[in-house]
Parts: sequence; structure tokens; C-alpha cells
Amino acid sequence: MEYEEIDYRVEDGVGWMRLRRPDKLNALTTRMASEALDVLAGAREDEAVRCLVITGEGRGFCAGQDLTEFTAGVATPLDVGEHLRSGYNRMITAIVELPMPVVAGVNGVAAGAGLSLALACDVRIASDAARFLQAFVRIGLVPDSGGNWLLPRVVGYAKALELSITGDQVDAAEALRIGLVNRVVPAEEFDAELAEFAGRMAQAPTRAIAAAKELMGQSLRLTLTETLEREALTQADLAGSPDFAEGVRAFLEKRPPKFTGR
Ligand code: LHQ
Repeated sequence: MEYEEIDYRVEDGVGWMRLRRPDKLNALTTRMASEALDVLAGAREDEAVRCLVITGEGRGFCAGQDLTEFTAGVATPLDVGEHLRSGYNRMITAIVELPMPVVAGVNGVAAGAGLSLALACDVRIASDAARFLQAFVRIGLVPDSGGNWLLPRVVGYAKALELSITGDQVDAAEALRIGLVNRVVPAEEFDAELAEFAGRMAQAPTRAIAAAKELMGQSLRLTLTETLEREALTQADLAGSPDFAEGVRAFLEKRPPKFTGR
């Protein structure tokens, strides 16, 4: 598939998925969502990719649904439910289920479904120029693309509900304070820090990270007893992996491990 609204490249184990409608703050179109789905499916199958970064070109990360699609005749009237089911819902699920670390490089504003996109990622690294808003209520909608599920898990119920029913904007410092992002970096250092972190993730034991992500996701709907058993099963599986063998060998030889992701 030829990408027009996303730039995708793989460098040193990192898949860089850059939303590319900078004039519109990378607002999501039907086309962009289908390109994103293609990138996500490709990354999942590509052994050369051990970390995926989702970021935006220009001054925005993603301003959510492109609101002109409601009027521009792309799908008029846009069947909103189907649009979500066939596009954004699949995109969010694909990110959450991607068996590798997924990093949101929040370079600028993240609004509406754009915020949900960042929330679906495992780690959020933000530029100090970033800002965040559950924009939906401003246009008479409810959060979608998992916003109701993801945001309370990230910042807690009370803050999530407040942000969702006010649509108020949160700046990067406040986002860090409430746990909405993991790290805030000065805009001038953002690209380098993001690349450094993604590079580190791409050298990590990918299967262990994928399993940690899956187990922690499951734990939110399981009992402790069930989680303990799943941990035992997963650990037994990972204990047979080449990366575990390498990790132990490197420890005993007092050198840094060279993980291959297997
Ligand atoms: C945009 C957008 C945009 C088009 C900026 N669309 N052009 C809902 C319904 C149905 C189906 C599926 O999903 C959804 C989920 C959703 O995501 S609903 C929420 C949609 N998003 C919004 O309501 C956010 C709308 N945007 C804004 O409130 C502002 O643009 C923010 C606060 C994000 C940024 O403000 P500024 O920094 O002041 O930038 P700006 O407003 O001047 O925007 C720059 C350009 O980008 C401008 O275009 P122009 O041609 O005038 O320069 C905007 O029109 C365009 N743009 N967001 N979502």
C-alpha cells in the first residue's frame, strides 16, 4: 500500500510511524486510519521491528477526527458507528495488542481520537510544546477510540471524568503531574530523546516486553490468583527463550546483554 498521509520507515529496529498532515495538525482521515492499520499489521509481522514509535509531523501530534470529513463528501453522511468500528477501533486494538513496545512521541497537540491514539501506546514521551484535550464534549460527543477505557486507567477515574466532561486543555507540565505522560522533554531535545528511548526499547528482550504488556493489561480484569497463574505460565515459556539464556549468560560474564528479541 502506498502511504500518503503517513510516513513509515524502519531504522535500527525501530518502526517510525509519522502522521503526515501537518497543516491540519495531523487530523485523522479515513485514509490515514486505513494506512495506520496497514502499518500496524506490517510491523507485527516484521521481525526487523522491535519497537514502534507513533508521532506527528509539524506542530501537532494528532487533532483527532478530521471534522471536514463530515461535510466534504468522503462519506456523507459519515456513518460514525461504522467509521469507528472499521477504522479507529481496529487501530486502537492493534496498538494495544502489538507484541512489542509502542511509544507515542507526542510532539504537539493531541486532541480527541488523537489523545486516544497516544493513550493506546505503552509509553508517552511528550515535547514541552504538547498539550492534551478530550475535545469531544466541545462538539457534543463522548470520548471514543477507547478514551473511556484508557484514560481512567492512565490518570484515574476522577481526573479522566473531569477532562472528558470539560474538554479542558492540559499542558505538558500538568500532563506529567497527573501521569498522562511518562516524560516531558524540551522541544529542542525531543527528537533526540525520543530516538534514544526507542532505540533502547528496540534492543530490549522483545518477547518479555510483549508478555509484560499482555499480562499487565489482563491483570486489570483478573484476580490476583488468576494473574499469579498466568505469570507462572508466561515465565515458564520465557525461561526457554534465547533472550533469557543470553540475559543470564551476560550477567554471569559481567557484560551487557545482546538481546535478539527471540
Ligand atoms: C482540523 C482539526 C480537525 C479538521 C485542527 N479536523 N481540521 C468523532 C466523530 C466521528 C467519528 C470518529 O471519531 C471522532 C473522534 C474525534 O476525534 S472527535 C474530536 C475531533 N477533534 C476536535 O474536535 C479538535 C478540533 N481542533 C481543535 O480544537 C484545535 O484545532 C486544537 C485545540 C487541536 C488546536 O488548536 P490550534 O493550535 O489553535 O490550531 P488550529 O485550530 O488553528 O488548527 C490548525 C489547522 O488545523 C486549522 O486549519 P486552517 O486551514 O484553518 O489553518 C484547523 O482547522 C485544522 N484542524 N483540528 N480535527
